[in-house]
Amino acid sequence: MNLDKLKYPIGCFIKPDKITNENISIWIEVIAAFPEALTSQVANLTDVQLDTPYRPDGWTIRQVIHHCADSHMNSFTRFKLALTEDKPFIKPYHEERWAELIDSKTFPIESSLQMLKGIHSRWTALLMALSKSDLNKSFVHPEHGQTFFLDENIGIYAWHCNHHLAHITTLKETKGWS
Ligand code: NI
Repeated sequence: MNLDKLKYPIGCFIKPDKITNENISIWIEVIAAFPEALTSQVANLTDVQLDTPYRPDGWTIRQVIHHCADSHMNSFTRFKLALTEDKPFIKPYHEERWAELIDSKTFPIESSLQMLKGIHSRWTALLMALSKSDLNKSFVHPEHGQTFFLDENIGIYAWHCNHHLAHITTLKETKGWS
């Protein structure tokens, strides 16, 4: 498999021309189901398997799991900022550097699986309650000045769930791990 296919097993997020209610419902379902889907994929992995990179020079499975917790807690915060302020600037963070910190590199995964369970449960409840005007709210990335609307951002994070899940399932398949 080439490196791009390993890095982007499901490709990049493609924004639909028009985001429909059906798109939003499907995306929220993906976000709702992610903690359990992830937990069942990694439940039987050993520490040696968790410390295996999903691709050459890539994060280990352990880092991927902790990254999902880091990323989704930031994303949950951004949704709440966008819902309670007028087009707020958000605080970017260096995900590559976060993934190199000691907790991300070495800590048992249970803590992040618990975080994801809690965060996704509240995130899903919040997303399901968004009105049409809420979905049109946005936040701004200070570095690129790019505006992110909440409707599209739900799709980006549903993609993000499937993207990292595919890193894990692809590695397990390649290695013949059950
Ligand atoms: Ni990511």
